[in-house]
Amino acid sequence: MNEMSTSEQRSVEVVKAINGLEKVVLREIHGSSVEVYFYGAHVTSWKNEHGEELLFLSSKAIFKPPKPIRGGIPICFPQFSNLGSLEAHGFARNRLWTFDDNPPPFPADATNKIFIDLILRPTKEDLKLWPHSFEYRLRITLGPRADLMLTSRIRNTSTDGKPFTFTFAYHTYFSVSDISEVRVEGLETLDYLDNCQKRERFTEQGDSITFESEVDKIYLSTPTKITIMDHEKKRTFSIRKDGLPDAVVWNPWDKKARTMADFGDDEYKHMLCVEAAAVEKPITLKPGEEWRGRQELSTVPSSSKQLDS
Ligand code: TA6
Repeated sequence: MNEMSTSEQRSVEVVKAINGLEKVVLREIHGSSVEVYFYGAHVTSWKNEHGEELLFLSSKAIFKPPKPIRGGIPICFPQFSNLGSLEAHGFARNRLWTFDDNPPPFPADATNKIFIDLILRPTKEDLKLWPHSFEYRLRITLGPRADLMLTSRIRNTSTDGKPFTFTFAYHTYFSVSDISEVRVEGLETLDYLDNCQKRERFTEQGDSITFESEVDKIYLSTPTKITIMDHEKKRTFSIRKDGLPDAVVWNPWDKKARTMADFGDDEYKHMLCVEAAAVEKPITLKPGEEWRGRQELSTVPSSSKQLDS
């Protein structure tokens, strides 16, 4: 990472955090902030200009490798879910990432944003698990309206001429006041695979989605914009995504919550995962090819019309 000016130093700081793990704190001049652990390149906090936390992080999260951190934005790569040969959601979220000191030219999309570039390359151990060389560059950007953008660039750097195939998700845990007062819009009438029913394929009904029991659905070929309305907080989250056709919606509800040691029994009431993903159609890269997947998160006050409709 090149030398930073004093003001830049204020805006990007590396600090020792839980269990001696290091994290990067990005501070935007209007007051918003983001925190990212090098462990898993894991965003664990995203606060708006009023200092309100927008992501859910379990009070029982275990900040100890190799256990992934419960909450924030786990990165699922090179495998979403536990259906492949790798551990659930792949290994990127429980590896130590580093600053990418010489990223290939990737112009920031606006000068008034602060960002960091992180990189992950496979270790010898990883190559035994998943025999493919790659460079995974992650840019985390915080904008002037507290908009948080994650841009992944994954390149096949194999010299053996072999392509590789992967699935991917930004497993985002949104903080909500009360899950029974939350509505998701943008997924109506779409097909989905229901993980609670042996991943069978169904079609969503016409209305926006609300929650009264466990949900674990992979919506297919979704729009680029999905919104999550928190009635009590009068807050709407917006997810804009690119290169990620699917969206996973997950809330464990009470029974499953009780089976998770790193998740409080009642915490299901205050979180909802809506995950920009590429699951139905795995991505294949030939040597030298690069894939990009981006999600931009923002919040807007919900108008009463939106909330009551
Ligand atoms: O994204 C939904 C999901 O695949 C659920 O099936 C559940 O397993 C969740 O991810 C959490 O997975 P994790 O491995 O982080 O406990």
